[in-house]
Amino acid sequence: MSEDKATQVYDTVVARNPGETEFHQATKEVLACIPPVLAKHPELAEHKVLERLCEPERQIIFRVPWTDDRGEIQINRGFRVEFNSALGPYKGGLRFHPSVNLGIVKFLGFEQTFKNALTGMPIGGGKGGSDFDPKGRSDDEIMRFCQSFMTELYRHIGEYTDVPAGDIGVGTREIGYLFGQYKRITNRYESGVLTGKGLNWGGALVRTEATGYGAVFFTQEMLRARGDSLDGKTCVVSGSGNVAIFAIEKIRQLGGTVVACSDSGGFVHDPTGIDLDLLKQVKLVERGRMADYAARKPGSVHSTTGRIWDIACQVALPCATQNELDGSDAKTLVDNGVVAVAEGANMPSTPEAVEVFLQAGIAFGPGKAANAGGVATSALEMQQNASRDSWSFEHTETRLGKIMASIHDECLAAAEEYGAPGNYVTGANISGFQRVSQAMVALGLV
Ligand code: NDP
Ligand code: 2IT
Repeated sequence: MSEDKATQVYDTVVARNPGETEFHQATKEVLACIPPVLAKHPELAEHKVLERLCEPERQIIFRVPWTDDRGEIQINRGFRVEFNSALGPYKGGLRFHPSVNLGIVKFLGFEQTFKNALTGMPIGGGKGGSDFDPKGRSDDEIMRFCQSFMTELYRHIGEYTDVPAGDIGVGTREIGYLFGQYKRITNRYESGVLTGKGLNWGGALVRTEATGYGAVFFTQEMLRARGDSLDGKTCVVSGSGNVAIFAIEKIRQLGGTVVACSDSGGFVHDPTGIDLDLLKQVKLVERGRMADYAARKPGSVHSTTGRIWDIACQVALPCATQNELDGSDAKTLVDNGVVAVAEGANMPSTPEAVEVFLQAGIAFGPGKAANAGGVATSALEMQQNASRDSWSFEHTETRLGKIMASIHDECLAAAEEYGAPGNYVTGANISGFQRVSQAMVALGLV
Protein backbone atom coordinates (compact mmCIF):
# COMPACT_ATOMS: atom_id res chain seq x y z
CA MET A 1 0.00 0.00 0.00
CA SER A 2 2.67 2.50 1.04
CA GLU A 3 4.83 1.34 -1.86
CA ASP A 4 1.92 1.91 -4.26
CA LYS A 5 1.56 5.40 -2.86
CA ALA A 6 5.24 6.27 -3.42
CA THR A 7 5.15 4.86 -6.97
CA GLN A 8 1.98 6.78 -7.73
CA VAL A 9 3.52 10.02 -6.48
CA TYR A 10 6.65 9.38 -8.57
CA ASP A 11 4.57 8.71 -11.71
CA THR A 12 2.75 11.99 -11.14
CA VAL A 13 6.07 13.85 -10.72
CA VAL A 14 7.26 12.47 -14.07
CA ALA A 15 3.98 13.30 -15.82
CA ARG A 16 3.75 16.83 -14.39
CA ASN A 17 7.42 17.74 -14.94
CA PRO A 18 8.27 16.36 -18.38
CA GLY A 19 11.92 16.27 -19.39
CA GLU A 20 13.24 17.24 -15.95
CA THR A 21 15.35 14.10 -15.63
CA GLU A 22 17.53 15.21 -12.71
CA PHE A 23 14.42 16.20 -10.75
CA HIS A 24 12.89 12.78 -11.47
CA GLN A 25 16.11 11.09 -10.35
CA ALA A 26 16.22 12.98 -7.04
CA THR A 27 12.55 12.37 -6.19
CA LYS A 28 12.75 8.68 -7.13
CA GLU A 29 15.54 8.01 -4.66
CA VAL A 30 13.79 9.73 -1.76
CA LEU A 31 10.36 8.25 -2.53
CA ALA A 32 11.83 4.74 -2.65
CA CYS A 33 12.95 5.09 0.98
CA ILE A 34 9.67 6.43 2.40
CA PRO A 35 7.16 3.51 2.33
CA PRO A 36 8.21 2.06 5.73
CA VAL A 37 7.70 5.51 7.30
CA LEU A 38 4.23 5.82 5.75
CA ALA A 39 3.38 2.34 7.04
CA LYS A 40 4.24 3.50 10.58
CA HIS A 41 2.66 6.95 10.21
CA PRO A 42 -0.41 6.67 7.97
CA GLU A 43 -1.45 10.23 8.87
CA LEU A 44 1.40 11.53 6.65
CA ALA A 45 -0.28 10.01 3.59
CA GLU A 46 -3.65 11.44 4.61
CA HIS A 47 -2.08 14.89 4.74
CA LYS A 48 -0.69 14.33 1.20
CA VAL A 49 2.77 15.16 2.50
CA LEU A 50 4.58 13.38 -0.34
CA GLU A 51 2.56 15.14 -3.03
CA ARG A 52 3.17 18.49 -1.37
CA LEU A 53 6.90 17.83 -0.90
CA CYS A 54 7.32 17.17 -4.63
CA GLU A 55 5.60 20.41 -5.67
CA PRO A 56 7.72 23.53 -5.00
CA GLU A 57 5.92 26.26 -3.05
CA ARG A 58 6.96 28.85 -5.66
CA GLN A 59 9.00 28.86 -8.89
CA ILE A 60 10.37 32.10 -10.27
CA ILE A 61 11.88 32.41 -13.76
CA PHE A 62 13.12 35.75 -15.02
CA ARG A 63 15.02 37.52 -17.77
CA VAL A 64 18.54 38.73 -16.95
CA PRO A 65 19.68 41.32 -19.51
CA TRP A 66 23.21 42.72 -19.26
CA THR A 67 25.88 44.30 -21.43
CA ASP A 68 29.24 42.64 -22.10
CA ASP A 69 32.60 44.42 -22.35
CA ARG A 70 32.16 44.90 -26.11
CA GLY A 71 28.90 46.74 -25.50
CA GLU A 72 26.79 43.87 -26.82
CA ILE A 73 23.54 43.04 -25.03
CA GLN A 74 23.33 39.53 -23.55
CA ILE A 75 20.21 37.80 -22.27
CA ASN A 76 20.29 35.00 -19.70
CA ARG A 77 17.61 33.21 -17.77
CA GLY A 78 17.41 33.44 -13.97
CA PHE A 79 15.72 30.98 -11.59
CA ARG A 80 14.75 30.78 -7.96
CA VAL A 81 12.76 27.76 -6.83
CA GLU A 82 11.41 28.22 -3.31
CA PHE A 83 10.81 24.60 -2.47
CA ASN A 84 9.72 24.22 1.10
CA SER A 85 9.52 26.63 4.04
CA ALA A 86 8.09 24.34 6.74
CA LEU A 87 11.28 24.51 8.82
CA GLY A 88 12.44 28.06 8.13
CA PRO A 89 13.09 30.59 5.37
CA TYR A 90 14.01 29.04 2.02
CA LYS A 91 17.77 28.45 2.05
CA GLY A 92 20.09 27.23 -0.67
CA GLY A 93 22.68 28.31 -3.17
CA LEU A 94 22.74 30.01 -6.55
CA ARG A 95 24.46 28.22 -9.44
CA PHE A 96 25.85 30.04 -12.48
CA HIS A 97 26.65 27.47 -15.15
CA PRO A 98 25.53 27.07 -18.79
CA SER A 99 23.86 23.73 -17.94
CA VAL A 100 21.40 25.34 -15.49
CA ASN A 101 17.72 24.82 -16.34
CA LEU A 102 14.51 24.48 -14.35
CA GLY A 103 14.90 20.71 -13.86
CA ILE A 104 18.40 21.12 -12.42
CA VAL A 105 17.30 23.88 -10.06
CA LYS A 106 14.32 21.76 -8.94
CA PHE A 107 16.47 18.70 -8.22
CA LEU A 108 18.83 20.89 -6.20
CA GLY A 109 15.96 22.57 -4.31
CA PHE A 110 14.34 19.21 -3.55
CA GLU A 111 17.62 17.77 -2.21
CA GLN A 112 18.23 20.96 -0.25
CA THR A 113 14.92 20.59 1.60
CA PHE A 114 15.96 17.22 3.06
CA LYS A 115 19.59 18.27 3.60
CA ASN A 116 18.57 21.36 5.52
CA ALA A 117 16.11 19.32 7.60
CA LEU A 118 18.95 16.91 8.44
CA THR A 119 21.06 19.73 9.89
CA GLY A 120 18.39 20.23 12.56
CA MET A 121 18.61 23.98 11.97
CA PRO A 122 15.70 26.35 11.22
CA ILE A 123 16.10 26.50 7.43
CA GLY A 124 13.73 25.54 4.61
CA GLY A 125 14.87 24.52 1.13
CA GLY A 126 15.40 26.51 -2.06
CA LYS A 127 17.82 26.86 -4.95
CA GLY A 128 18.43 29.21 -7.83
CA GLY A 129 20.83 30.28 -10.50
CA SER A 130 21.27 31.07 -14.12
CA ASP A 131 22.50 29.61 -17.40
CA PHE A 132 25.09 32.42 -17.39
CA ASP A 133 28.62 31.10 -18.04
CA PRO A 134 31.14 33.00 -15.91
CA LYS A 135 34.16 31.38 -17.62
CA GLY A 136 36.30 33.92 -19.46
CA ARG A 137 34.20 36.87 -18.26
CA SER A 138 35.87 39.95 -16.77
CA ASP A 139 35.16 41.17 -13.24
CA ASP A 140 33.11 44.01 -14.72
CA GLU A 141 30.97 41.59 -16.72
CA ILE A 142 30.42 39.40 -13.64
CA MET A 143 29.40 42.52 -11.69
CA ARG A 144 26.96 43.74 -14.33
CA PHE A 145 25.43 40.28 -14.58
CA CYS A 146 25.06 39.97 -10.80
CA GLN A 147 23.51 43.44 -10.57
CA SER A 148 20.95 42.61 -13.23
CA PHE A 149 20.20 39.24 -11.63
CA MET A 150 19.60 40.87 -8.24
CA THR A 151 17.49 43.66 -9.74
CA GLU A 152 14.79 41.00 -10.19
CA LEU A 153 15.69 38.60 -7.38
CA TYR A 154 15.64 41.21 -4.59
CA ARG A 155 11.82 41.33 -4.48
CA HIS A 156 11.64 37.62 -3.67
CA ILE A 157 14.27 37.31 -0.93
CA GLY A 158 14.89 38.57 2.61
CA GLU A 159 16.39 37.37 5.88
CA TYR A 160 13.01 35.92 6.98
CA THR A 161 11.89 34.88 3.48
CA ASP A 162 14.61 33.35 1.34
CA VAL A 163 18.37 33.41 1.91
CA PRO A 164 20.53 32.49 -1.12
CA ALA A 165 24.25 31.58 -1.02
CA GLY A 166 26.88 30.22 -3.40
CA ASP A 167 27.10 27.04 -5.45
CA ILE A 168 28.89 26.22 -8.73
CA GLY A 169 30.18 29.46 -10.28
CA VAL A 170 29.11 31.59 -7.32
CA GLY A 171 31.63 32.42 -4.59
CA THR A 172 32.48 35.41 -2.41
CA ARG A 173 33.07 37.71 -5.40
CA GLU A 174 29.59 37.08 -6.82
CA ILE A 175 27.91 37.21 -3.38
CA GLY A 176 29.59 40.62 -2.95
CA TYR A 177 28.15 42.06 -6.16
CA LEU A 178 24.74 40.53 -5.36
CA PHE A 179 24.76 41.90 -1.80
CA GLY A 180 25.88 45.35 -2.98
CA GLN A 181 22.98 45.57 -5.42
CA TYR A 182 20.46 44.28 -2.85
CA LYS A 183 21.67 46.92 -0.38
CA ARG A 184 21.44 49.64 -3.01
CA ILE A 185 17.92 48.76 -4.14
CA THR A 186 16.46 48.22 -0.67
CA ASN A 187 18.52 50.81 1.23
CA ARG A 188 19.01 48.19 3.96
CA TYR A 189 22.22 46.62 5.27
CA GLU A 190 20.39 43.33 5.76
CA SER A 191 23.33 40.99 6.35
CA GLY A 192 21.17 37.91 6.84
CA VAL A 193 19.73 38.02 3.31
CA LEU A 194 22.72 36.21 1.77
CA THR A 195 25.37 33.90 3.19
CA GLY A 196 28.91 33.27 2.04
CA LYS A 197 29.72 36.95 2.48
CA GLY A 198 33.26 38.34 2.80
CA LEU A 199 34.70 38.43 6.30
CA ASN A 200 34.81 42.23 6.54
CA TRP A 201 31.21 42.76 5.38
CA GLY A 202 29.14 40.31 7.42
CA GLY A 203 30.62 36.95 6.49
CA ALA A 204 31.48 34.18 8.92
CA LEU A 205 34.74 32.34 9.50
CA VAL A 206 34.71 28.71 8.27
CA ARG A 207 31.86 29.24 5.74
CA THR A 208 34.34 29.09 2.85
CA GLU A 209 35.88 25.86 4.12
CA ALA A 210 32.68 24.35 5.52
CA THR A 211 31.37 22.11 2.74
CA GLY A 212 34.71 20.46 2.04
CA TYR A 213 35.68 20.21 5.70
CA GLY A 214 32.22 18.90 6.56
CA ALA A 215 32.36 16.19 3.88
CA VAL A 216 35.67 15.01 5.32
CA PHE A 217 34.33 15.09 8.90
CA PHE A 218 31.42 12.96 7.66
CA THR A 219 33.88 10.54 6.00
CA GLN A 220 35.89 10.36 9.20
CA GLU A 221 32.70 9.55 11.16
CA MET A 222 31.77 6.75 8.74
CA LEU A 223 35.27 5.31 9.04
CA ARG A 224 35.24 5.67 12.82
CA ALA A 225 31.97 3.70 12.96
CA ARG A 226 33.91 0.88 11.26
CA GLY A 227 36.93 1.17 13.53
CA ASP A 228 38.98 2.91 10.84
CA SER A 229 40.25 6.44 10.09
CA LEU A 230 41.54 8.65 7.27
CA ASP A 231 45.08 8.49 8.53
CA GLY A 232 47.37 7.02 5.88
CA LYS A 233 44.60 6.65 3.28
CA THR A 234 45.07 7.41 -0.44
CA CYS A 235 42.23 9.61 -1.65
CA VAL A 236 40.79 10.92 -4.92
CA VAL A 237 38.71 14.12 -4.95
CA SER A 238 36.99 15.22 -8.15
CA GLY A 239 36.55 18.92 -8.96
CA SER A 240 38.90 21.70 -7.92
CA GLY A 241 36.47 24.36 -6.79
CA ASN A 242 35.34 25.52 -3.38
CA VAL A 243 34.22 22.12 -2.09
CA ALA A 244 37.11 20.09 -3.53
CA ILE A 245 39.91 22.43 -2.38
CA PHE A 246 38.84 22.48 1.25
CA ALA A 247 38.07 18.74 1.25
CA ILE A 248 41.68 18.23 0.11
CA GLU A 249 42.91 20.57 2.86
CA LYS A 250 41.07 18.69 5.62
CA ILE A 251 42.05 15.25 4.31
CA ARG A 252 45.69 16.33 4.53
CA GLN A 253 45.21 17.63 8.06
CA LEU A 254 43.78 14.24 9.05
CA GLY A 255 46.68 12.30 7.58
CA GLY A 256 45.34 11.26 4.16
CA THR A 257 46.99 11.88 0.78
CA VAL A 258 44.98 13.20 -2.16
CA VAL A 259 46.53 11.95 -5.39
CA ALA A 260 44.09 13.38 -7.95
CA CYS A 261 41.60 16.16 -8.61
CA SER A 262 39.96 17.60 -11.73
CA ASP A 263 38.03 20.27 -13.58
CA SER A 264 35.87 20.10 -16.70
CA GLY A 265 39.07 20.13 -18.82
CA GLY A 266 40.42 16.86 -17.37
CA PHE A 267 42.11 15.48 -14.27
CA VAL A 268 45.55 15.58 -12.72
CA HIS A 269 47.22 12.53 -11.19
CA ASP A 270 49.88 13.62 -8.72
CA PRO A 271 51.09 10.41 -7.02
CA THR A 272 53.09 12.15 -4.28
CA GLY A 273 50.08 14.22 -3.26
CA ILE A 274 48.39 17.36 -4.59
CA ASP A 275 50.35 20.50 -3.68
CA LEU A 276 47.63 22.49 -1.92
CA ASP A 277 49.43 25.85 -2.02
CA LEU A 278 49.92 25.55 -5.78
CA LEU A 279 46.32 24.37 -6.27
CA LYS A 280 44.99 27.38 -4.34
CA GLN A 281 47.27 29.73 -6.28
CA VAL A 282 46.12 28.35 -9.66
CA LYS A 283 42.44 27.98 -8.84
CA LEU A 284 41.58 30.65 -6.28
CA VAL A 285 44.06 33.41 -7.13
CA GLU A 286 44.60 33.00 -10.88
CA ARG A 287 41.23 31.33 -11.69
CA GLY A 288 43.25 28.96 -13.89
CA ARG A 289 42.86 25.35 -15.02
CA MET A 290 44.14 21.98 -13.78
CA ALA A 291 46.34 21.87 -16.92
CA ASP A 292 48.14 24.98 -15.56
CA TYR A 293 48.72 23.15 -12.25
CA ALA A 294 50.22 20.13 -14.06
CA ALA A 295 52.49 22.38 -16.12
CA ARG A 296 53.96 23.74 -12.86
CA LYS A 297 54.14 20.55 -10.78
CA PRO A 298 56.87 18.10 -11.79
CA GLY A 299 55.73 14.49 -11.53
CA SER A 300 52.04 15.25 -12.03
CA VAL A 301 50.20 14.18 -15.16
CA HIS A 302 47.21 15.90 -16.76
CA SER A 303 44.73 13.67 -18.67
CA THR A 304 41.94 14.77 -20.93
CA THR A 305 40.83 11.20 -21.63
CA GLY A 306 39.93 8.38 -19.26
CA ARG A 307 38.26 8.70 -15.87
CA ILE A 308 39.56 10.12 -12.62
CA TRP A 309 37.87 7.16 -10.90
CA ASP A 310 40.33 4.76 -12.59
CA ILE A 311 43.01 5.97 -10.17
CA ALA A 312 43.27 3.48 -7.30
CA CYS A 313 42.25 4.90 -3.92
CA GLN A 314 40.73 3.90 -0.59
CA VAL A 315 38.59 7.01 -0.20
CA ALA A 316 36.78 8.84 -3.01
CA LEU A 317 35.03 12.20 -2.75
CA PRO A 318 33.11 13.34 -5.82
CA CYS A 319 33.03 17.14 -5.40
CA ALA A 320 32.28 18.51 -8.90
CA THR A 321 28.75 18.03 -10.22
CA GLN A 322 25.71 15.76 -10.66
CA ASN A 323 26.05 12.32 -12.27
CA GLU A 324 29.84 12.57 -12.59
CA LEU A 325 30.36 9.03 -11.24
CA ASP A 326 28.51 6.20 -13.02
CA GLY A 327 27.97 2.49 -12.40
CA SER A 328 31.10 1.49 -14.24
CA ASP A 329 33.21 4.04 -12.29
CA ALA A 330 31.75 2.66 -9.06
CA LYS A 331 32.72 -0.91 -10.04
CA THR A 332 36.26 0.24 -10.79
CA LEU A 333 36.51 2.00 -7.41
CA VAL A 334 35.22 -1.08 -5.57
CA ASP A 335 37.55 -3.41 -7.52
CA ASN A 336 40.45 -1.11 -6.59
CA GLY A 337 39.63 -1.42 -2.90
CA VAL A 338 37.72 1.77 -2.04
CA VAL A 339 36.38 1.65 1.53
CA ALA A 340 34.53 4.99 1.75
CA VAL A 341 32.82 7.34 -0.70
CA ALA A 342 31.32 10.63 0.43
CA GLU A 343 29.47 13.00 -1.90
CA GLY A 344 30.77 16.56 -1.57
CA ALA A 345 28.75 17.47 -4.67
CA ASN A 346 24.96 17.20 -4.99
CA MET A 347 23.91 13.84 -6.53
CA PRO A 348 27.31 13.12 -8.16
CA SER A 349 26.71 9.36 -8.19
CA THR A 350 24.20 7.92 -10.65
CA PRO A 351 21.57 5.52 -9.22
CA GLU A 352 23.57 2.61 -10.69
CA ALA A 353 26.72 3.79 -8.90
CA VAL A 354 24.87 4.12 -5.59
CA GLU A 355 23.58 0.57 -6.02
CA VAL A 356 27.13 -0.74 -6.64
CA PHE A 357 28.41 0.96 -3.47
CA LEU A 358 25.52 -0.29 -1.33
CA GLN A 359 25.83 -3.85 -2.66
CA ALA A 360 29.57 -3.83 -1.99
CA GLY A 361 28.89 -2.76 1.60
CA ILE A 362 31.37 0.11 1.56
CA ALA A 363 30.70 3.25 3.63
CA PHE A 364 28.70 5.50 1.28
CA GLY A 365 27.70 9.01 2.41
CA PRO A 366 25.03 10.59 0.18
CA GLY A 367 25.32 14.31 -0.60
CA LYS A 368 22.35 15.47 1.43
CA ALA A 369 24.16 14.22 4.53
CA ALA A 370 27.85 14.43 3.60
CA ASN A 371 27.82 17.95 2.11
CA ALA A 372 25.38 19.50 4.63
CA GLY A 373 28.24 21.26 6.42
CA GLY A 374 28.11 24.14 3.95
CA VAL A 375 24.51 25.07 4.51
CA ALA A 376 24.78 24.32 8.24
CA THR A 377 27.60 26.88 8.49
CA SER A 378 25.45 29.28 6.45
CA ALA A 379 22.85 28.90 9.21
CA LEU A 380 25.63 29.72 11.71
CA GLU A 381 26.44 32.81 9.62
CA MET A 382 22.76 33.81 9.85
CA GLN A 383 22.90 33.35 13.63
CA GLN A 384 25.97 35.58 13.86
CA ASN A 385 24.32 38.21 11.63
CA ALA A 386 21.12 38.17 13.73
CA SER A 387 23.09 38.76 16.92
CA ARG A 388 25.61 41.13 15.26
CA ASP A 389 28.35 38.88 16.53
CA SER A 390 31.26 36.99 14.99
CA TRP A 391 32.73 33.79 16.30
CA SER A 392 36.30 32.50 16.16
CA PHE A 393 37.48 29.98 13.59
CA GLU A 394 38.07 27.33 16.26
CA HIS A 395 34.63 27.74 17.85
CA THR A 396 32.86 27.60 14.48
CA GLU A 397 34.86 24.62 13.21
CA THR A 398 34.11 22.74 16.43
CA ARG A 399 30.40 23.40 15.92
CA LEU A 400 30.66 22.20 12.32
CA GLY A 401 32.35 19.01 13.51
CA LYS A 402 29.58 18.37 16.03
CA ILE A 403 26.85 19.03 13.45
CA MET A 404 28.43 16.55 11.00
CA ALA A 405 28.80 13.92 13.74
CA SER A 406 25.19 14.36 14.75
CA ILE A 407 23.94 14.09 11.13
CA HIS A 408 26.02 10.94 10.81
CA ASP A 409 24.58 9.41 13.98
CA GLU A 410 21.01 10.34 13.04
CA CYS A 411 21.35 8.73 9.62
CA LEU A 412 22.75 5.55 11.15
CA ALA A 413 20.00 5.42 13.78
CA ALA A 414 17.19 5.94 11.22
CA ALA A 415 18.71 3.29 8.94
CA GLU A 416 18.86 0.85 11.85
CA GLU A 417 15.30 1.64 12.98
CA TYR A 418 13.92 1.03 9.50
CA GLY A 419 15.77 -2.23 8.87
CA ALA A 420 18.65 -1.03 6.70
CA PRO A 421 21.65 -0.97 9.06
CA GLY A 422 24.66 0.91 7.73
CA ASN A 423 22.71 2.33 4.76
CA TYR A 424 23.22 6.11 4.94
CA VAL A 425 21.03 6.68 1.86
CA THR A 426 17.97 5.22 3.55
CA GLY A 427 18.95 6.85 6.85
CA ALA A 428 19.39 10.35 5.40
CA ASN A 429 16.20 10.24 3.35
CA ILE A 430 14.08 8.94 6.22
CA SER A 431 15.56 11.22 8.84
CA GLY A 432 15.22 14.37 6.69
CA PHE A 433 11.73 13.35 5.60
CA GLN A 434 10.54 12.81 9.16
CA ARG A 435 11.66 16.22 10.31
CA VAL A 436 10.18 18.17 7.41
CA SER A 437 6.94 16.16 7.15
CA GLN A 438 6.13 16.50 10.85
CA ALA A 439 6.49 20.27 10.56
CA MET A 440 4.30 20.30 7.43
CA VAL A 441 1.50 18.47 9.24
CA ALA A 442 1.81 20.78 12.25
CA LEU A 443 1.53 23.89 10.05
CA GLY A 444 -1.71 22.73 8.41
CA LEU A 445 -2.62 22.65 4.74
CA VAL A 446 -0.37 25.28 3.17
P1 NDP B 1 32.84 25.58 -7.87
O1 NDP B 1 32.25 26.36 -8.97
O2 NDP B 1 33.71 26.24 -6.88
O3 NDP B 1 33.67 24.34 -8.46
C1 NDP B 1 33.04 23.40 -9.27
C2 NDP B 1 34.08 22.39 -9.73
O4 NDP B 1 33.43 21.32 -10.39
C3 NDP B 1 35.07 22.97 -10.74
O5 NDP B 1 36.29 22.29 -10.62
C4 NDP B 1 34.39 22.68 -12.05
O6 NDP B 1 35.26 22.61 -13.16
C5 NDP B 1 33.79 21.31 -11.78
N1 NDP B 1 32.58 21.15 -12.59
C6 NDP B 1 31.44 21.88 -12.49
N2 NDP B 1 30.55 21.50 -13.42
C7 NDP B 1 31.14 20.53 -14.12
C8 NDP B 1 30.73 19.74 -15.19
N3 NDP B 1 29.51 19.87 -15.75
N4 NDP B 1 31.61 18.81 -15.66
C9 NDP B 1 32.85 18.67 -15.09
N5 NDP B 1 33.29 19.41 -14.06
C10 NDP B 1 32.45 20.31 -13.58
O7 NDP B 1 31.59 24.88 -7.16
P2 NDP B 1 31.51 24.20 -5.72
O8 NDP B 1 32.80 23.58 -5.38
O9 NDP B 1 30.88 25.16 -4.81
O10 NDP B 1 30.42 23.05 -5.99
C11 NDP B 1 30.77 21.72 -6.33
C12 NDP B 1 29.62 20.80 -6.00
O11 NDP B 1 29.35 20.85 -4.59
C13 NDP B 1 28.29 21.12 -6.69
O12 NDP B 1 27.60 19.91 -6.92
C14 NDP B 1 27.54 21.90 -5.62
O13 NDP B 1 26.15 21.84 -5.81
C15 NDP B 1 27.97 21.15 -4.37
N6 NDP B 1 27.83 21.86 -3.12
C16 NDP B 1 28.40 23.08 -2.92
C17 NDP B 1 28.29 23.71 -1.69
C18 NDP B 1 28.97 25.00 -1.41
O14 NDP B 1 28.91 25.44 -0.26
N7 NDP B 1 29.63 25.64 -2.36
C19 NDP B 1 27.51 23.11 -0.60
C20 NDP B 1 27.03 21.78 -0.89
C21 NDP B 1 27.18 21.21 -2.10
P3 NDP B 1 35.28 23.85 -14.20
O15 NDP B 1 35.90 24.99 -13.44
O16 NDP B 1 36.11 23.37 -15.34
O17 NDP B 1 33.86 24.13 -14.57
O1 2IT C 1 24.13 22.76 -2.01
C1 2IT C 1 24.29 23.47 -1.00
O2 2IT C 1 24.03 23.05 0.13
C2 2IT C 1 24.87 24.81 -1.17
N1 2IT C 1 25.20 25.17 -2.29
C3 2IT C 1 25.03 25.72 0.00
C4 2IT C 1 23.73 26.37 0.37
C5 2IT C 1 23.81 27.45 1.42
O3 2IT C 1 22.76 28.08 1.60
O4 2IT C 1 24.84 27.64 2.06
